Amino acid sequence: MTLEAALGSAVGPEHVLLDRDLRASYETDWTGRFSGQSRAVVRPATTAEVARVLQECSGARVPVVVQGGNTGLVGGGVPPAGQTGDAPVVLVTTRLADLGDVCVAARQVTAGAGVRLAALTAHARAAGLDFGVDLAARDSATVGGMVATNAGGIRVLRHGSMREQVAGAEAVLMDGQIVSRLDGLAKDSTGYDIGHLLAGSEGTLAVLTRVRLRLVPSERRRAVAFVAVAGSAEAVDLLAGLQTVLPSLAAAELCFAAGVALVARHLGVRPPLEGAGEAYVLVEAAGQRDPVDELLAALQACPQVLDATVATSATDRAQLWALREGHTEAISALGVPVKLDVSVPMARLAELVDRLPEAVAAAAPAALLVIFGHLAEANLHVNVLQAGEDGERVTAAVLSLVANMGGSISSEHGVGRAKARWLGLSRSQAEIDVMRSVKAAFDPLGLLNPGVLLPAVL
Ligand code: 2HG
Ligand code: ZN
Repeated sequence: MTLEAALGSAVGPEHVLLDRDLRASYETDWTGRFSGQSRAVVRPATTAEVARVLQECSGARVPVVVQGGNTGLVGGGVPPAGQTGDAPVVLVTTRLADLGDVCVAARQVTAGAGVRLAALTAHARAAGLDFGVDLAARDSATVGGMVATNAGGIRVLRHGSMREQVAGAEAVLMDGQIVSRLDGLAKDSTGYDIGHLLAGSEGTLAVLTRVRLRLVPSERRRAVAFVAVAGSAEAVDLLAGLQTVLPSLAAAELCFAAGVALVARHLGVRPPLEGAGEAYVLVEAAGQRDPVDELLAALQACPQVLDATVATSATDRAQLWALREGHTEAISALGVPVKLDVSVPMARLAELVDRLPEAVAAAAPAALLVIFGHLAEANLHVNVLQAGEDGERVTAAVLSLVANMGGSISSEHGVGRAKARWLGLSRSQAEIDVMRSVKAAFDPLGLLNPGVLLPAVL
């Protein structure tokens, strides 16, 4: 039997996409920057089906690329470019979409790897709780992909990244064995935590099928301020002030005048507080009681505030958030950007913002640099348009600068294919060696997401 026929008998032939046109949307990432050929796209609906798919691919020695909502930004969920010979099977997890009952007492729920973030959040809210991670791609991003990349988003300062939400996981190894720990024990000191190990493993160790997730108390009363400050140093000082005087602080996001003007143009709205300052901080306060008075008092207490607009209604809040969350789409509307996602120690954030233009201009003189990000984690999204042939030079320049400043070359998007060759800038040889040993223990044939996360051995 051919592999294609075996996969068809595992998941049903209608869920094995062989036709070139049907495969196409799974073979290119959201940005259009990463693209490659697959042998087939397979869409299993149960853990048992995932196990059969992996067994068949193992037997045939065919590599497997794991894909969730295909919202990744580092090429980790699509086949590699220029593949000849053994094109991979793309295993898509979106049909693993079961959502269990919320356990209110334990504040936990079990979600299939293919559940979309927005559906998970709505489910948690319907039970009077909330999910602690939120991000712009909420309608498409899946739980499995978010755990696999240890996604961060806009509430990390309040609830941590995706790894912190994982109370257990079920996953299938490449040989078809299932490892499952979904009981959600609040205390468990029996050795290695496989769920946490899979968080950030980018599909290189096992295929996540279900995740036991922590939920957080609902803080549905919200107020948002869009605050103009002189520059990034003042933004950091503002953050320090807010951390002290605003206990309900739930998000602190950074953007700059040029980026906000770009987004406003894209959305067809007038940019708020135009000309008031070079940088903007979007501040959200959240609580069980209306936090608006607390937010206004906090802004008054912080001398960095040059001007501010405050939104309390859901519509007005969404408009302010759109100015921050709209960056990705507004940039993509202008072309395919080089996307970098870096962090440095907070004390050096302003210095990084100051040094980026020169570093990028030296690598690609005609390029257009747009910076924004998550202020509370000193996490900048560095997007570079019109880099042309110089994309790799831009990547090298920015990532080397960040590494020299004691930072991380990937703060929340993962390493993927885009940054695998740069991993040594953030991780020591000893760390990379031990990661390779872990990979070999889970996937001795090296068939799961080859080329993702770990640099190729030359
Ligand atoms: C965000 O924070 C996302 O909006 C996307 O992480 C960042 O497009 C980007 O570079
Ligand atoms: Zn982000």
